[in-house]
Amino acid sequence: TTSFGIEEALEQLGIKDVNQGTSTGNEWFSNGEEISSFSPVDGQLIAKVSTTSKEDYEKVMQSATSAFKDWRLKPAPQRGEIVRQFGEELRRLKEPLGKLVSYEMGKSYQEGLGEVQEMIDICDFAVGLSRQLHGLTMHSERPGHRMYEQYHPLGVVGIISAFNFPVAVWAWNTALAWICGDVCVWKPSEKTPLCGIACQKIAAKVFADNNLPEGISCLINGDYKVGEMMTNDKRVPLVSATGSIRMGKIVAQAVAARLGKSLLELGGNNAIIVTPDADIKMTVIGAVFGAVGTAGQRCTSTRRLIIHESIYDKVKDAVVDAYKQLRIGNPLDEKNHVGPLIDKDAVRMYNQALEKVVAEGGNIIVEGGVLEGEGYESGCYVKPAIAEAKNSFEIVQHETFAPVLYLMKYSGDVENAIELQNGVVQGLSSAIMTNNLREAERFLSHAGSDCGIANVNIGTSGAEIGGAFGGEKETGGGRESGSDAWKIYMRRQTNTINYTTELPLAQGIKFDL
Ligand code: UN1
Repeated sequence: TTSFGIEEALEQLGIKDVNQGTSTGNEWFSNGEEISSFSPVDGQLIAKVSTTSKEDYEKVMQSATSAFKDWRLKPAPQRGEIVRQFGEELRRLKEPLGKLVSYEMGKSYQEGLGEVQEMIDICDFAVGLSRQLHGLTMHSERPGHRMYEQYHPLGVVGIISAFNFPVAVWAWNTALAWICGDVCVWKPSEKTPLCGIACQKIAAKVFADNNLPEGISCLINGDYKVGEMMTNDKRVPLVSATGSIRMGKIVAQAVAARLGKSLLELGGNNAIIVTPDADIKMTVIGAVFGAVGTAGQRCTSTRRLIIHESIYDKVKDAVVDAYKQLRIGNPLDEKNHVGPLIDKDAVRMYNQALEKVVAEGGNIIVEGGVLEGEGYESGCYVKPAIAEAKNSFEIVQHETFAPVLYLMKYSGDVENAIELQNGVVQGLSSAIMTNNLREAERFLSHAGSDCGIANVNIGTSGAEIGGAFGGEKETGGGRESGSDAWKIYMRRQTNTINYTTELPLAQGIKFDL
């Protein structure tokens, strides 16, 4: 792997010999237990990182709460200027950071670069937004009164992110939270701590160069026990969590118990509906990238293809053919399409899913399997698999974070396909491939897809940052990234001002003294 420039990348990012995992900016602490980060690419130990102890956490929270008092007073466009500089640093370090993402997480180098590009894009978006944190003005029912609303900074935002987008999801949250006047405490996945450390170093430099206090960007590390310190902490008014539905339910309950706000972006079970009018070539590209990109470990990955019976065999053959072209191997080697799964636990779940779909009556049409031998020493490389299955199978209802694609047939109207597409507990992303305007509009209508994302003639994954990102039902209901997702990072206030010498009451109530 050295030949792919990993050593140089770590050097450029200034994280060659790190082991401290807790930071308020330029200050680092390390009083917790150690976790090890192994690369799924070659099984090598990348670093040992110390997790956040209770004492470390207290230091972080003190620093964050005190930084908030300064940061919230800085005019929003000036906060935007800091985020602009952060985006510039990301441009400068795009290649080494993309490489680290690829090496620590296992996605292809192209996808690693794409992830850093999402960070850069959200910074640009946030800079513009820093002059547009608009509220509305409204007309008062009382004479000589004015009413308007404004958005104020909220406080400390806790961010819990997953291994699969180890840097971008943090940036979606933090770039918006910063321009909104909040400070952030981030717990990256315990499977990708080094990505967290690299990002924290980049942010800390920008804050220090601008003589800003410690605490605006903080990093904590560890597993759910470290996350729990935040979810139970009243000083954290908003917890934004990305990950499994299981994790989301625990976070939501803990935060709700103290009436805090949570922003949840949880599992998906995303389908592409392939109608008789679909462009088959486009369908194949969208479906295959959606199913095997990031080795099926995106929350937007395509899990199900719902194909009209009249073209079922044609689509099936084209997709199976395309799978034959897939090259599986080192994701830093740009000739490969599919890299490893994150770890051996993920491989175990992939194997179980394949066993389960057969046990439930499914029919495997592209065999899976774990790859062995030279280049596959980490034990994390698996073959993307396809099974014909029924939507009602328990395993199909469940999100398996691996490249397993389920094919199913529908007959008759597009409504039947929509019913299958909606017939799962998750509601993140969905797509229809059609050249039929009526079908497309039905899919997008009130009675259409019930997901947070519904696409026409593109796949389920690869959303742009400009739109609000998230989903309904057990996906958690949160929206991150573009559109007006910023509002959750602020507290909202309605103001009524009386500029007369009378005090009329609302609703015409008389109260004479
Ligand atoms: C995720 O998997 O958590 O839409 C995020 C996409 C990416 C983000 C996925 N832009 O596939």
